Amino acid sequence: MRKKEDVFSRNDFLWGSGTAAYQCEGAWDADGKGLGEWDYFNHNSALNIHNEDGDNASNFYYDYEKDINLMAEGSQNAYRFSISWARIMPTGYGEVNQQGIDFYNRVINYCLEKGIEPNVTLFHYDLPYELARQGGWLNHKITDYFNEYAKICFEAFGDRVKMWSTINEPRYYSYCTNIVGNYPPNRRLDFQSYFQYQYNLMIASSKAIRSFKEMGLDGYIGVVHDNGHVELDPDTINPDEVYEMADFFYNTLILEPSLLGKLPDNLEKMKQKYGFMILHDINEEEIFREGVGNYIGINLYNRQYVKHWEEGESEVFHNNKGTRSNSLEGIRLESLFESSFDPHVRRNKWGREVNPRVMYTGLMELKEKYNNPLILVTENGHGIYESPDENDYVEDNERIEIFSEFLDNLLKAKKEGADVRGYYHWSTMDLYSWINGYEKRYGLVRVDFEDNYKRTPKKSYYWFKDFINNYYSNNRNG
Ligand code: BGP
Repeated sequence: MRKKEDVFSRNDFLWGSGTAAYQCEGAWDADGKGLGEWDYFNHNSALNIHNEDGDNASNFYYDYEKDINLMAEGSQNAYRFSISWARIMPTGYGEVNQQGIDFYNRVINYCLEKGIEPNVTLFHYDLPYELARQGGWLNHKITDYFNEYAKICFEAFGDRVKMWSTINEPRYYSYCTNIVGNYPPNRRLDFQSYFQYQYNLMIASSKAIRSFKEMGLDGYIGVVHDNGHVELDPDTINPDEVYEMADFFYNTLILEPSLLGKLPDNLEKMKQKYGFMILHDINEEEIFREGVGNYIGINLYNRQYVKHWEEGESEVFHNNKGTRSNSLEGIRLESLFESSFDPHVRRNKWGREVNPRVMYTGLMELKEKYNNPLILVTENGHGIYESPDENDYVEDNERIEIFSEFLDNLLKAKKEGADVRGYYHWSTMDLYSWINGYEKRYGLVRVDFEDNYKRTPKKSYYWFKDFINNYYSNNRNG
């Protein structure tokens, strides 16, 4: 039986990388796996704009040993991955699929054999289709199904897995599914569902964390939030009010339950401003109180740069077409606030800010506002178009430049007292980038999707390996 203390016994900082089940496993209907909402969407919806899917993805289901070997050879000692709910429970509740449990046992055991600390996410966007059919995260019953599923995973893997994340990016997931409308079930500008989703996801997460404690398991467990560090355009009118509304929109409905065990104090005020209500069971405050984790995961790519609302109806701006679109990423919320577009900040080809400084400001904000919690940077990376040379080698200098700036900022925040203890680069290898398809690449290792999913480490993989080795030789105690 492994113990919580084992996680940081060799090094006091983890360096690794991450993936998510639907994005890399493939084997979408193998060995008893149930249908997922993303399987259904990609096979049936006209909104699958690139006409791609995760049927085979990066073939991780069959090639996991290759990927874990490469992590170990690259000096990484931590791997964040997610479990496919429908692989464990084909309909999301009831029957358990032993072959699914066997697969994750193989992955976990192989990680440990190679000296890699597994960090397991229970839900990374891939809802079982049967639950989607029952209303998805708008159906409060799903919070109990999630809790049952979590308990099965804790029971099966909790002796070896000492780092858990309940839910990946409840806020951003709610945003894409209910505001942007690019993820199934593709609702657009539906603010009622946006806030209700976040609430239900957080209740589900808190129930699972409470079960983890009741089962007497030891380990780190928390939620993974997409960093929504808000910065105001200096020209903002009524800055305090704009900040409060934006921070609520991007952060507090996730961070307060996760770290403080309660809903935000300004919830009633925000319900009036945004015009939504929350449907819930009685006495759920108790679940939040009892379901506080012991770390927070932060996926850190950008900030939210906003100003007061100027004019126009609510609208969302998003770009899943890369260079085939000019759209920048942002939102306008009528009468509330809107995104400001800073011409001095770099952007990726999908219109999103690339702003490594935010690694520092985001981590420091968490330290200051939330009593210096233990933080893992559970994702950070840079999506680009790539073309390999004749040996399939990718010289991703642009990624390395940005990667290195992000890490400098992380080390600066660490030095100034942020309790950050791990970093997982997104992603371990190339994978399916949701609605962006396969052309937006994030991997440290190239995957040739046309040639048997052949793996070839990129220049950034070697750069990261050197970085990790230097880090440990300069910091003998970790
Ligand atoms: C995060 C998700 C990941 C990953 C990453 C890149 O929000 O947790 O699953 O996809 O973003 O996102 P994108 O594919 O939108 O560039």
